[in-house]
Amino acid sequence: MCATCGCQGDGGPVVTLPHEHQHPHSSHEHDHDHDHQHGPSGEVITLEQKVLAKNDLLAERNRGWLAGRAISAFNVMSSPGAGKTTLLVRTIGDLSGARPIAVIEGDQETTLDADRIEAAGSSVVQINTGSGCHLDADMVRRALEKLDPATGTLLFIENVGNLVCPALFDLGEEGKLVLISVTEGDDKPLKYPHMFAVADAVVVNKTDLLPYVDFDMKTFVRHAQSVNPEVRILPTSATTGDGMDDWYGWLAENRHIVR
Ligand SMILES: Nc1nc2c(ncn2[C@@H]2O[C@H](COP(=O)(O)OP(=O)(O)O)[C@@H](O)[C@H]2O)c(=O)[nH]1
Ligand SMILES: [Mg+2]
Repeated sequence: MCATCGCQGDGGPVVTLPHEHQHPHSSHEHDHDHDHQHGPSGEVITLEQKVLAKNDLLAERNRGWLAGRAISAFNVMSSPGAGKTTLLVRTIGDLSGARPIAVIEGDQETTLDADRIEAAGSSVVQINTGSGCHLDADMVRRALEKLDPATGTLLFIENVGNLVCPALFDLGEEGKLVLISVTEGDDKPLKYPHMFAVADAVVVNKTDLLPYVDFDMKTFVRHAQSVNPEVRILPTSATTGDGMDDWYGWLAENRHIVR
């Protein structure tokens, strides 16, 4: 049980390479290093602060491990379907000639996104979280061991689609990116302020659909800045390619964020 958000890890996450299909519930890797205590009647006493403190410690280890290999890691978060994988596939196609790119894919089930990333030409490891709704630093550590990225790699960590819990868990990344698509509405920074507050940049994706939806960019920017005054906002269409150069420019500028 994730004591912080109540999601269930179902025996722990399953970390796989594409085509290494494995049902997430088929292996029981849970080491019983529980982040909760059982009371006299067997109830679970959740220790949210302990979970986050342990996660922060592991995240710092990841950060050190990544720095030792000069790897820049970006945590990509959004609601399901905002376009994270599509943006990464296009980014791999455009940038992988210049430097090695690797991806850690987080989803509750399937290796579908890892298959898309691999087809785009990047090395990738899939983490299936079962019913868990976010990645944590320990899952990323295990994925990194499997991925073994080369020195100087640009690493993207695609988090589980969710605008709530991923905001709480430091993974050891250099930068946090939040994607929002214009079909989700311009009020999301007000409804999910924690997510937008932790973002180093917000990609507003699917701008090709702006003529068809009721999304006002100025209103969105005002809402985003109300919870995060310094946040950089990058409108993109991952399908047409509009705005991708600004996204690449932001990546180049922010490869060595010291948090
Ligand atoms: N029109 C439009 N569709 C997009 C764009 N980016 C992604 N999509 C579509 O949105 C759907 C979800 O995209 P996906 O990358 O899987 O989202 P994820 O769940 O955040 O990884 C897919 O059908 C994509 O083709 C975009 O910029 N414009
Ligand atoms: Mg995806």
